[in-house]
Amino acid sequence: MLHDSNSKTITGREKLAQYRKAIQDKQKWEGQLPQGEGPPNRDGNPKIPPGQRVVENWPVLDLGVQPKIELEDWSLTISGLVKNPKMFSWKEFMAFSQVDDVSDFHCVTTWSRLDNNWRGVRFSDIANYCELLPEVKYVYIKAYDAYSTNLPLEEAMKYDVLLVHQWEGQPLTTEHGGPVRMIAPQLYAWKGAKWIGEIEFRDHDELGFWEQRGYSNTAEPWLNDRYS
Ligand SMILES: Nc1nc2c(c(=O)[nH]1)N[C@H]1C(S)=C(S)[C@@H](COP(=O)(O)O)O[C@H]1N2
Ligand SMILES: [Mo]
Repeated sequence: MLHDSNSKTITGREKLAQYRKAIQDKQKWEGQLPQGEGPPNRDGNPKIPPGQRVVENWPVLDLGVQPKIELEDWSLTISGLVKNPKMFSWKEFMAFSQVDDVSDFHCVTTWSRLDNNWRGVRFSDIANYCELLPEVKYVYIKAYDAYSTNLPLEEAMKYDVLLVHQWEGQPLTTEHGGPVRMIAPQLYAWKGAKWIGEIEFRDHDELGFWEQRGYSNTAEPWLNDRYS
């Protein structure tokens, strides 16, 4: 017969439940289980990550510069460990298959904007077009405002990572990173560069702008993984 700390008789089944809870708490502590509130999102994580509050507006965050890039001056460079390096013009970029998707946007400064309607090109379609070499493990992104950020290849290739040029049926505004910005909905929003200009595929990791300044390199909202 098993006894708990108060010497109350407990059944084997209760003991099992206790063990299970202890293991779950431990995994939570180690950051292994998703946290948050609300119904599951489409990836099975709670809709609202821990420590986030939902906003109806869309705040603007930048480094004090909002580069205005005309479409005829815009280009997207793909460099690094690829068979087929490329500099896409606007027209070439728009020739990729266009994807409509709805996803949530979680900023590390604790606001979340839910159910954004995006239109853009899948990151993975561009990567596959350029034919990554097998040693690629990381992605380093450079933007027109000298911002940079970095992601593991595995995160960047997820189905919902897009290079978007429309939000709610309208061209993405300059303040939100138009003509084209990246979004990686399963990570905090700083991993998505506004005014994206270059994607470099690498075999090694390099910290981007905020990652060098104390933001987490992994940036997982459901693990409350904000700072390093
Ligand atoms: N080029 C560039 N991209 C950027 C930033 C930036 O300053 N410059 N800020 C990042 C941060 S910290 C956040 S929270 C989001 C904000 O996007 P928003 O201004 O459209 O809300 O963009 C990210 N991408
Ligand atoms: Mo941010």
